[in-house]
Amino acid sequence: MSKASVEEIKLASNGLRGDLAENFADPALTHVEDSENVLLKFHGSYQQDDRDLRAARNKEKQEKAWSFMVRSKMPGGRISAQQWLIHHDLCVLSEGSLRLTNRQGIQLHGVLKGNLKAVIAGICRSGLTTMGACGDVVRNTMAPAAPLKDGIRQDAQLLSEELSQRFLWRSAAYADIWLDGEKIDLDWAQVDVNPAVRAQTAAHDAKAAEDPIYGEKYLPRKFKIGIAIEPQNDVDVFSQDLGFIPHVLDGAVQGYTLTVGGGFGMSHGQLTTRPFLAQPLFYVPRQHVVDAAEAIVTTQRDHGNRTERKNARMKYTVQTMGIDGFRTEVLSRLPGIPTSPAKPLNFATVEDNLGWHPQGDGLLFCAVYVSMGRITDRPDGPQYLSAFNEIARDLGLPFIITPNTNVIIAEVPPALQPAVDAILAKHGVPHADGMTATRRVAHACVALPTCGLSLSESERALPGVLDQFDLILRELGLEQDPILVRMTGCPNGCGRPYNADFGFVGRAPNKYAMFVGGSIAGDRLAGLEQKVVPLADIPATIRPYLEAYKAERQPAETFSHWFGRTRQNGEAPTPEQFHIELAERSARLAGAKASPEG
Ligand code: SRM
Ligand code: SF4
Repeated sequence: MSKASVEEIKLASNGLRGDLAENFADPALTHVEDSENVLLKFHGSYQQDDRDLRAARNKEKQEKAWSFMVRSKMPGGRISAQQWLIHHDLCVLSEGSLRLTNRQGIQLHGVLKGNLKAVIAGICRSGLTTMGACGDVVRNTMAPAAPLKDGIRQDAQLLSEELSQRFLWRSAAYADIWLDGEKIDLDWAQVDVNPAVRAQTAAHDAKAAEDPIYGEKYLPRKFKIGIAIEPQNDVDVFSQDLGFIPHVLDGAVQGYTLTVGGGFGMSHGQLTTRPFLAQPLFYVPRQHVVDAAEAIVTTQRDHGNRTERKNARMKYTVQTMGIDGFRTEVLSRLPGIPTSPAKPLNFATVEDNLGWHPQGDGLLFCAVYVSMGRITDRPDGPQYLSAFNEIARDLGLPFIITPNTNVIIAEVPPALQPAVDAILAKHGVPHADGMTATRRVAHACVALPTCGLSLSESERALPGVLDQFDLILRELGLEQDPILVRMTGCPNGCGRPYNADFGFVGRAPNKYAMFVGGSIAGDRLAGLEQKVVPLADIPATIRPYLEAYKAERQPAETFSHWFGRTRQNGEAPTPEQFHIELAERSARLAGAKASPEG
């Protein structure tokens, strides 16, 4: 019998139940089958195996070293001291560290099958959830990290919670399997769904009564939402399926411009796949934005490609329908709701505001750099695990996980600032002031040893590359120039490499494709410059770019501006430039120019 497709598995799953309960109740089973793994993702977990051990175990005819990754989600990265402590304590049931994600969530790796229920239940009882952290549904909603009390950020955070609530999947399978039927009380689930829009979407799906948004088939693919406040694009809004940007009059949010169709996953050399930046759709008054989001999500549900998963993301739906056709369809689902043309958008940076800052309400926040988002006690470096545990336990301060995988310690009374600093210093956690601007903003995806899709190292490789970068940057006097470097272990693009100044994308062990020409503002895609750069050659490969930037830049010009002005002539890369490297492009161009004459 042929293997069931993901669409068939979802449809036959009885509300995402499958045989998960039976499978996890059976201690003799060390792992789950592929079809159960498909369903498990909707519950916030992936089955993985330790890839460092894979070859040796294979040679000794042992089964893979199976374990599970668990991803908890929290809108806008908000997590209380108590919730952090619960995650900290759950580390004993995992490989021992917490991995902050660049969608403001937390991952535990290496959870054994027998411990998965305890880990998921522990997270839920803290008031957070893993429900919908993965799978073909709306994922963790991102929101600006800085807790400035300016009314605008509070509204963005509230909106991220409203969206999270609206797009939770509804089947009782989650509670039945992981919580013995207990109803979960989420910290952020205060806002209920809007019955008028429910009636709208019901018309699109006969099974709407069971799950009004997702029905029985859920979405064709994952769906990502982020909210950004100009000029700071920390959530990388153009990489999201759906983005929200507020417009403010006299200090109050009037409404949001919505962007659609961003997304980064692609496959090396497959021309039908490529990253896209989101495009503006329309502007909606504040009271209608969640309904507008539902109209967009259900448009993707009904028009997304369900036969080819590689082309199932909404970015391809928008391309296929055209932005105008897509807009017309969305508007048809929003009768009576006023929309107007999108407002102009202007972003400056994807960076976090590291260090101490006033919140605007008499309290302070401190954004702490976390190398590669990995919360662990490094034998010869920062003791992140101990430091944040002590701050949560002894000072009771809440945290915010940033989209750059750093931690903000929030709501700090000025009198506690010395105590926070003392705990950070005691555990060797440095403030970011002395670091190069490149290191402060660089990110690598997880990759080996846990990610089943990685083709090369990423999280374990980038710190060494940054050491080399630092030497070059300091030598050239560019240490305070923000140059965005991102790395991933495969072309799926989890580290968001395709809009970075330099994106290194794994192809094979120690080999990376190099993309150049994105932007520190996250609003331009990079083009493929070299198909293969060995890891050891990365520093020497980037040096000429940095030297040219230093020599040619105009006063106050960033690397991104300089590259756009001098190398791209203000033109965004064309679709083929994700697959055709610079040398080949130049040769083609030369050929094209030469042929008419010759
Ligand atoms: Fe991702 C799959 C890790 C953000 C695009 N991603 C995976 C998996 C689950 C591998 C798998 O399917 O077996 C990785 C687990 C690795 C591990 O061992 O932990 C993984 N993705 C991550 C994280 C942890 C990377 C990080 O450094 O933080 C991020 C988790 C975010 C979260 O909390 O939800 C993460 N992934 C992203 C992003 C960036 C973003 O969302 O802002 C992207 C690019 C944006 C996008 O979605 O287009 C991204 N991940 C992918 C893709 C390609 C999707 C596509 O459209 O083709 C895959 C593979 C897939 O879905 O088939 C993937
Ligand atoms: Fe894994 Fe590839 Fe994502 Fe990195 S980019 S975490 S290697 S799927």
